[in-house]
Amino acid sequence: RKFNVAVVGATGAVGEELFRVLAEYDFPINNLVPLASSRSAGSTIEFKNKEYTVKELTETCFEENDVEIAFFSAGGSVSEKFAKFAVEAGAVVIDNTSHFRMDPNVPLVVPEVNPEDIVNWRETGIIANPNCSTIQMVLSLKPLDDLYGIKRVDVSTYQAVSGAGKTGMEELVKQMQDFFAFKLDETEIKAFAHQIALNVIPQIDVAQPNGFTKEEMKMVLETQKIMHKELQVAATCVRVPVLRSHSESITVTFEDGVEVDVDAARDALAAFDDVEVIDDLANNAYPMPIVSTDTDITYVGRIRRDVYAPNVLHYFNVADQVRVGAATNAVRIGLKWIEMENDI
Ligand code: A2P
Ligand code: 11C
Repeated sequence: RKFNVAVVGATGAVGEELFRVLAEYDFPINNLVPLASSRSAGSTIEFKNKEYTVKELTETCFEENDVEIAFFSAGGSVSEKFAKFAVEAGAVVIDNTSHFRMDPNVPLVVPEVNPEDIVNWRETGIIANPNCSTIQMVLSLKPLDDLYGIKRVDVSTYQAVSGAGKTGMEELVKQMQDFFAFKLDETEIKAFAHQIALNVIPQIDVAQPNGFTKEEMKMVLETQKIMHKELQVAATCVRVPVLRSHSESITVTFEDGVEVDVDAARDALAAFDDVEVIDDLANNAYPMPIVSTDTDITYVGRIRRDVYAPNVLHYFNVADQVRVGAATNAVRIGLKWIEMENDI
């Protein structure tokens, strides 16, 4: 059967990608309802060669359009205010923002890792999509945890500007244009705390009392919730002047006594759903943003055992965070939800 599907944030970076992914996955849509603020209500989006008018998000729009599945990606405050109206209208909300993620009654799902958690959606009517950096990391942690048992994860990220939405991308492009016009010293700085062109910024989101940033603590808490495990995680999240695809340098410490076999780790990663290994350093082959962009795959490479500790493995992990880290994960949740609901 087909469903009435709303996309809240239809004109944003994730919203636009959602339409592409929904089309590519042939999501069973009866009626598509693109929603945004009054600013862009009346504009049009294209879906499967058909034009749809963007409607204004209102308290009654879900009921009026008989929405059954609502994808939200218009920011946490919009989800906070409007998700309940979608739920009251009888829809399942698949929320891309951080607002509900740590609510113990809301499942936080990466379908390849913890699909079983989806059954709890009835508690609140909401299923949360994790942070992009978390999604691509747990996709590679899960097969390694199944293989050896992970005790601790240390990760440094190299996050693309599209993580900050369209304004982030526009700011990098504008600053590069200003650089080539010899005007970088007077460039506008708005989306990030500092100039991002020709720079790296070791801060994503706001400071927390413990000295980490909110993005870093999302990686800790969300990973523990998804993996159902009190994993020790330490993250350093860094914004880099890349348009799209987040990269992560990951160090995994397995349980005491484990002697990592790199080939076994590589095989486990390669066998996992939606993960691919590119790992041939001698031939300059490893994952990079230009490899992962516009794909639904999490790429892993530079896999190597620590020089000192036999239970420690290092690797590099790259994925298109607008797709794997947001739109595609949300669509995969939707498809899984449909599959499970049909079984119930
Ligand atoms: P709009 O075009 O009307 O501003 P991005 O993450 O790329 O910055 O996009 C944010 C998305 O969230 C856009 O589609 C934007 O729509 C939407 N949005 C932002 N604020 C609201 C709001 N208050 N109500 C509905 N949609 C909103
Ligand atoms: C970034 N990861 O790259 C952030 C964006 O929790 O959904 C996603 C924020 C979130 O800036």
